[in-house]
Amino acid sequence: MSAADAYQLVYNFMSLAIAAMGASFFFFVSVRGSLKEGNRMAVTLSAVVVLIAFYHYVRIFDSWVAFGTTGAPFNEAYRYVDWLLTVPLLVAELVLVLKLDKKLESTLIKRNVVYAFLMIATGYVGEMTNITSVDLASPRTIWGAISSVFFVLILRDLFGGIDASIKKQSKDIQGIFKILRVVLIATWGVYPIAYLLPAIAGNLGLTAQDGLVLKQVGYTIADILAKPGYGLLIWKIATLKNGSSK
Ligand code: RET
Repeated sequence: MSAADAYQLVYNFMSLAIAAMGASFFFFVSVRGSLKEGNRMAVTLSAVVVLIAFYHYVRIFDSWVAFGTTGAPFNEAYRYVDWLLTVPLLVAELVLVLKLDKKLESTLIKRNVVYAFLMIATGYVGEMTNITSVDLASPRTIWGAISSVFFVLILRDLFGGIDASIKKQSKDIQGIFKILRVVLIATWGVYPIAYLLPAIAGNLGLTAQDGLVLKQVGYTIADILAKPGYGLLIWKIATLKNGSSK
């Protein structure tokens, strides 16, 4: 891929992300009013998440344009600040829509806010290290591994911690929950892979530029699926719950 094509590909995905975040904000705000009060909060949080992301993608896009035109360094911090704010909200959405007992709900949310903070903060330290090395003992992989420990703790809570509650839900809701979990694992799993790509590009027969492009495109696609896409599933669950007593 030529440098110009690579630049354009990332540019187009970032532009798509702005559209997806803006449009889904309008959607979530429009549909929340037709839900019963107890089911609204999860959809409200989806709207908050995509609004935060809309803002950050405008900044990310500007930073990419500045990088392309003046060579100024691309500011990766926008992504990490975005995740710092949105990951705890996404966890809270899932927990809220389940309607667990209040004590479990509050424990799960609090604990996972801490895990999410540590996952992203340690990941950021690794992200800021030099990418030239393909060595598995490089700071990038070591910080990535530390971050992954918190990632696993979050997944363990979201999968194991709520299992009993899911079994109590109606068949429709159980079905959509299974989909939500697959979507969660498949999209959240893209982040650590994208993170690692610049470090392993050489081993995969890719150029360093390919590694960087794939990382940006990977993070961007994952963000579109993990925020608007996931929000749509949460909304679907909330509408199903609207018609049932649980
Ligand atoms: C990092 C660093 C490398 C190791 C791991 C990571 C995980 C990131 C994740 C981010 C999820 C973000 C979401 C944003 C949506 O709004 C930080 C890349 C495990 C899981 C869901």
